[in-house]
Formats: sequence, structure tokens, C-alpha cells
Amino acid sequence: MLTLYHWEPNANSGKPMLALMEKGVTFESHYLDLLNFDQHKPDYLKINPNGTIPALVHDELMLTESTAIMEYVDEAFPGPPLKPKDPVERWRMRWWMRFFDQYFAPSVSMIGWSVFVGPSVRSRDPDELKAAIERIPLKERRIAWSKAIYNTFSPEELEESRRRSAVGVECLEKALGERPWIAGETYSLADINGFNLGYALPLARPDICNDEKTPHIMRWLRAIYKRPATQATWKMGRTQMAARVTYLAQ
Ligand SMILES: N[C@@H](CCC(=O)N[C@@H](CS)C(=O)NCC(=O)O)C(=O)O
Repeated sequence: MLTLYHWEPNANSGKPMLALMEKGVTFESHYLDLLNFDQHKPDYLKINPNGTIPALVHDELMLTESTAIMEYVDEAFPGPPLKPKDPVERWRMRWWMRFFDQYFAPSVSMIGWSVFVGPSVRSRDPDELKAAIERIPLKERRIAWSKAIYNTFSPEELEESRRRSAVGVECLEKALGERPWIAGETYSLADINGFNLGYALPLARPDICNDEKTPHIMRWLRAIYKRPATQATWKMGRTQMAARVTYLAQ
């Protein structure tokens, strides 16, 4: 039995979705609507008491942490390998995944929560929103939701996130100018990790990520978008977010 609990195919949920599709592994998809707070409802808290997504249930095992789940999927199932054989390329893959998870993703995510998640729910009944925040199990997620809903990210933290996103874009453009994929000659988990963040950059930050300024990033995003696994994964999206990525077909 293999069930993936996930939201839209982006940021964290998109990582295991794409890894499973690339491997050709059959899994049951259980969609949770993050904007409807499905991840904090009792049924899901029985699966993952932290109330975060994604989570993968494989028989008796419940796995969290999207990057670690991708590594598990690559090792536990047959299908095309998603980790390079060469030790240098494997190191590069891990270097980039750490950079994405620790530096790039939190800053891109803060901007996303400020411009998309907060405005998507803010107009709902204030008492319902207050109760929804109180039900969130993890303090750090309560803080993130509260800042998004009440629009209280400080100008300094948003500015720092914008600065970090720009640094991330610059590093990625340089790396992809030197080799076809992030790790080297082969498509790897680092590309999957980066795509789930990177597809939104030309939309959210067209000033720093576009065909003229970052041709290597644009070439890489289009190449990943064309892959059958990416096409199949993005068909699983239910909101208009999934349609946003079609700009990469051009
Ligand atoms: N580091 C974790 C982060 C998991 C996480 O926080 N996911 C977000 C969605 S992108 C979430 O579950 N948010 C739900 C919430 O805050 O209520 C991972 O990579 O899986």
C-alpha cells in the first residue's frame, strides 16, 4: 500500500509527486486542500500529527520531509535512478538540495504566503480563521499562518526574502550555464527539487528571472516541463495554480 498525502504539485508536495511519477511507481493520491485547512483535520492528524504536507504512507511506515521522501522513493522502488552514480555529481545534487531547502525555499515561500496564501483566505469569517489558527499543531506553522492571514510579515523580512531569492536565481543561472542539469549530465532529485520552486520565479519575479536575464534557467524549466512525468504530475493540480505553469510550453 502506497498513499501520498499532498496538496498542489508545487513547493513541497510536488517533490514526492514528481519523484514517484519519474520512477513509474503506482500510488494512491490523497489530495488535501491547504487553503481549506484539511491538513489540520482529525483524520489527517491521525496520519501525521504535525499537520504538515506532504506525507507518504508505505505499508506501516509514515514518512515526512519532502526531500527525504524523494530519496526514499528513489531507493525503495524500481525505475530510472534519480541520483547520479558519479560521487561528485551526487555531492552536487545534495549541495543544491540543501541550498534549496535551507536558503532558497524559505524565502520564496515567505513571499508566496504573503502574496498568495494570505490573500486567498483573509476575507473569510474572522472567528473561523482564529479557530483555524488555534487548531494548528506546530507553533511555527501557527506563526506563519497568522502572519499570512493578518498581513504582518515585516517589510524587513520580506525584503530579506526578496534579496535571498535574487541570490538564489543568480547562483542557479550560473550553475545551469555550466552543465545541462543541476548535478551534471543526468536529471536528478536536485532538478525535481529546484523545479518545484523555480517554475514560479518567472511569474513572481519577472524582473530578475526571464529569457533575457536568465536564459539557462528558462531552458532548464522548459526541459523539465516537457517531461512526461511532469505533465502527468501537473494534471493532478486542482486549482488555477496548475495552469500557471503552462507558460513553459511556449
Ligand atoms: N520541511 C517540510 C515542510 C512541510 C511543510 O511545512 N509543508 C507546508 C506546505 S508547503 C505545510 O504543510 N503547510 C501546512 C500548514 O502550514 O498548515 C517538507 O519539506 O516536507
